[in-house]
Amino acid sequence: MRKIIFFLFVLIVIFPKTYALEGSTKGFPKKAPEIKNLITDEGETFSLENLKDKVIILTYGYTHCPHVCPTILGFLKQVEEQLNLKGYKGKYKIVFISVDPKYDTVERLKKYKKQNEYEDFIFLTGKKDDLEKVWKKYKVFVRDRGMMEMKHGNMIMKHRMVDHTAKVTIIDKNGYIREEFLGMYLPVESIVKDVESLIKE
Ligand SMILES: [Cu+2]
Repeated sequence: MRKIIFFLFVLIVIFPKTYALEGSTKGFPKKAPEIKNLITDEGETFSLENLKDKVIILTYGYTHCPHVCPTILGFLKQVEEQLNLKGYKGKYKIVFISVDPKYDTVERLKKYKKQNEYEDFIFLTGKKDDLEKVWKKYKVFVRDRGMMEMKHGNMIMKHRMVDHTAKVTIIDKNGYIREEFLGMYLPVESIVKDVESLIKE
């Protein structure tokens, strides 16, 4: 018995607690699939390689989204503010991949980014074929439902509706997906803690 207790004690002392990520880690780490031929809001070709050594916080959506995407982006803005307060500006990048090649032109993305003060985020769009490949590789469901009427009190307004998966994918400095946060109500504190731990790795 004494021997066992001593052995456990040695284990606890020798092996420090490893940090456990707080998102969904099932199936990860996994090499982040290539993102090819997508264009940034600056009109430049995007490459994951250019972000090497940064932690990438990736999300998916469209600029006409009435509710889900503004919510996600609002949470990511809070993540950005907290990480910057901790001195991590430049150590991570928030990237938004469009699910709406029909309307999300480079011009539109640029305007949306400026209007909503997401100046340090990268917004990506591209040809439908190229975007579809990325959605598939990153397991993002997309369904274009066209214009739909929605009631706002007594008024009926038309909205552009594209159903899409709401999630955030976290890629480490070596280009591996480590975890995902599912849904639109993002746990800001958890994302900040996890990104911080991945920056420090
Ligand atoms: Cu959306």
